[in-house]
Amino acid sequence: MLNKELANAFNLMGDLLEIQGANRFRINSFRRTGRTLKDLIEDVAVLVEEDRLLEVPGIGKGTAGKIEEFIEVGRIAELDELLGKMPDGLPALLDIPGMGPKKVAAVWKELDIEELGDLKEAIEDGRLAELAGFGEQSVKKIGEGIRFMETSGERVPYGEALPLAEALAEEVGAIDGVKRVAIAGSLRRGRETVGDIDLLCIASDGAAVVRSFVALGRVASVLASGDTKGSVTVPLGSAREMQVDLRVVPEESFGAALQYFSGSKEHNVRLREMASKQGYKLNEWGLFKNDKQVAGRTEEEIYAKLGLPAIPVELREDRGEFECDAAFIETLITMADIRGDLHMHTVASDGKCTLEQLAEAAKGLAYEYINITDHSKSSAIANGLSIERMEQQIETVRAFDKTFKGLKVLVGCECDILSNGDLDYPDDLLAECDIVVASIHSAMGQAKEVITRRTIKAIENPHVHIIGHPTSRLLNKRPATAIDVPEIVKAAVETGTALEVNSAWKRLDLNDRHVRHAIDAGAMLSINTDSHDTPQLQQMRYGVATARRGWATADRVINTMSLKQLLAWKERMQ
Ligand code: DGT
Ligand code: CA
Ligand code: CA
Ligand code: ZN
Repeated sequence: MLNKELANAFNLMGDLLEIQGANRFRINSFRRTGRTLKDLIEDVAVLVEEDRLLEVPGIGKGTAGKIEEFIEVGRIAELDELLGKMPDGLPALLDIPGMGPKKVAAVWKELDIEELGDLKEAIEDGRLAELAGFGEQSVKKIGEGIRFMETSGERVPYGEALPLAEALAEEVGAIDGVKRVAIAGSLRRGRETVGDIDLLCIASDGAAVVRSFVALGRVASVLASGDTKGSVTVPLGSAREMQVDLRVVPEESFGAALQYFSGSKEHNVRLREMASKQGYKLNEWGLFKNDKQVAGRTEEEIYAKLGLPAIPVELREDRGEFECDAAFIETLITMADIRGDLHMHTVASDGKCTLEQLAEAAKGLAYEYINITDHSKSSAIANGLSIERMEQQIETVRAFDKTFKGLKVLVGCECDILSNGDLDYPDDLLAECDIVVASIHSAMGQAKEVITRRTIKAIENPHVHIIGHPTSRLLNKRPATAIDVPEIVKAAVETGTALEVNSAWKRLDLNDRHVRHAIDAGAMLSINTDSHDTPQLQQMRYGVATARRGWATADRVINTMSLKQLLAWKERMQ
């Protein structure tokens, strides 16, 4: 139904007329039409088709003409005309909570504000607060409105939300009377982005725990505070906030609540159906037979009673997980399987830490090996290494490795795949490296066939072992390139080249669905952090969660191999 869109168009026309100072009568007439359309029960397109539009009270000939125009060609000439009379960025200011047509008109006429950026400047330098009709309170509200608009709707990347959730879980755990805390929701499932943070805890006095929760130091605003549930927002970085829900449950229901609130909703719907087919009732309080609780203290006992293995939470998306057997689940990749990290940068290119610092930090993670992969010469902004510098780097790392104890330091590079698919270094130089990661860092706008062909050419080079961040996407910042993932997976399977699951929280590339495809097709993966500083080595768990969501088993991930196996795997490729 176009009713709502049409109503919005008429309301917008009313607002635009008001910004331009048209007479009240015309403005109100558009708004009345907007309301009429919004309240209309019948589909306006059907009314037009049956020639009954004029029967609607309040719709005259002129209005009917505009409605017909919208339905026929998708636009209204008068609306376009109104938009043409003001700066392109101005109407968007109407969407800011706290800004109506009068205020938009005032900032435009008095302060020459033409778009959001101008408005933000006027707030910062105090000009807005001096404008008649604004004042400190209203400016504050508009500032908050902008912040809300800029952050709401945007889901938070997994790796950004998880450390915050863990810190909050710890604070909740320290509240009097709290026995146990757990992270639930999409965050527990390891989804690449999350809408909010869901926490669960065991306590007997729910109201008291919720009161302490909403009073935690980092809470920015309280959305709800009840006997068993509290909802707040907390700052995320300097300019954003995210919602956190806490639910308090009794001990005997903890597993059932954890299962329920971990979702996904689709998985839960299926599970509940399976329960009811077997004569049970399943809800967030437990698993019941004839009103008697038969399970619910732990998740495992619920799944077991229903004849299912303990389905790992990352798999709970109703993507076939109910058919998994326990033996398969045992083979899924875990953090404990990871023996090394094959993609990281030092100060030689754009990293922030030295070779020594990376090696020390990796040793602290009990890894068996790491692979140093600074950028190649064409990545000029990343201070990529010239051929001479790369030759030097190989010597430096090999010499360092000889003296360093407790961890093998391999030397590789992150070699640019040039726009025509050639590699940035000659083959003989690549041949001197242990493990070569080849990645795209330029010409990301290429057409599907071009960028796919380009990548396949790199995959086919026997000196390339891993394709780094294959789709180049940055969460919430840059979409994936047009690359045909199934095609590159096919080439990777044929050549034995591994595809990276880049674990940097900004990337997660390949994503979970790509991993699932790659695994089904028989490809090998490499889960790497692409660290540019030592703390980033800890991001491995984001990549592992992504790989688990894609049903990756440990035997398909090259950095679960021992050093010896890894080097033997590499030899087989040539
Ligand atoms: P998000 O927050 O959008 O990233 O995704 P979730 O999965 O964390 O969803 P959220 O926070 O709305 O709810 C947390 C969990 O609670 C969800 O995964 C499953 C459960 N849940 C919420 N609403 C419903 C519902 O209407 N039906 C069922 N079966 N489960 C629900
Ligand atoms: Ca959630
Ligand atoms: Ca929630
Ligand atoms: Zn890199």
